[in-house]
Amino acid sequence: MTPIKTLGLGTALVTSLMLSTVTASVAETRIAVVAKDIGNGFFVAAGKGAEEAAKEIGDTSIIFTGPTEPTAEGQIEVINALIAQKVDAIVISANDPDALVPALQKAKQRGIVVVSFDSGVAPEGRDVQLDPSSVDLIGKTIIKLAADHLPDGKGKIAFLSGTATATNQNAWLAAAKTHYGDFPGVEVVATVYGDDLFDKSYREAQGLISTHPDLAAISAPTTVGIVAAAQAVTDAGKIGKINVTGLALPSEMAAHIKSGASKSFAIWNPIDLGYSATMIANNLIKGNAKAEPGAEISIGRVGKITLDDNRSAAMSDPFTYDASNIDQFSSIF
Ligand code: RAM
Repeated sequence: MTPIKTLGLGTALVTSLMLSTVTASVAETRIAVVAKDIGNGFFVAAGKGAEEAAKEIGDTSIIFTGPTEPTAEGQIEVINALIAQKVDAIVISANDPDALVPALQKAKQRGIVVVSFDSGVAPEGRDVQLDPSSVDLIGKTIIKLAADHLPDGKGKIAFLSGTATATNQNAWLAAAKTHYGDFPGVEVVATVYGDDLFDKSYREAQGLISTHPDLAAISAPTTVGIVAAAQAVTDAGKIGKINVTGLALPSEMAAHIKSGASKSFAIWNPIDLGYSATMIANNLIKGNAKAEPGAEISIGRVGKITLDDNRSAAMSDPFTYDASNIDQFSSIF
């Protein structure tokens, strides 16, 4: 009698036990990429970059995850589940810089590498933060884009942001404020929050349109908010009166560039961002680099970064899209 029969196990179960033994013996690195929320196309593109990095690294799998809505509470649940799964790294874009710190500290205590990217975690909750670009430059860009298409450089503009606790949008709005003086014709009349949810962003944009009848531009530093604002402007018959701009994915804004609801917008490459954050996590896992000020860390085909005193680094400048180049990029991200 074979041991299998003695144990009385069915063939299917035996096969699955054998398979799981095989899987467990493979020294695979598991890197979790945690989105602000899984429905956001920006993070889907970042996840593609993470997959590309994993392939290049080899023997590595990506767990792309996140809450269904962009909240810190949802992300804390996800982090706790990842700690239980004993992943090797958590690469996360934070819905709140501080609320995630205790859960991420717990992860770090268990030996999990924590890299925040896009929207940062406070330094005590992560090893490294990767910004897509300089905060000051993005801040200047989101007001300049609105100013660029105002008649004579003069007019009222409003910001439509993501969630009120998002590290990245709050930093960009604060940086934009320091540049108001560079655009003396621009009057910022409101800042509202659509929570990176399409419906809420749409309603907030409608509110701006009705409260400020002479509004000339809406600048939305969120890929979710900008599409909702462009749709609200279109539905209100305000194309040509209110220019919608900010940060967007070319794939999601192509139709609004063509209709004229948006004259231009900017963004960095979200695929490269996800790729680079994953490369950093891998280098920390493998001990190729240390998360300390001044450390130089390779980010594969994108180059390398050098960490500042907060163990953070920034990638390249945002790129501007308009009717002249939208078709070239809308099939990429
Ligand atoms: C949304 C998210 C993300 C931000 C982009 C520009 O997708 O808020 O964090 O970087 O917009």
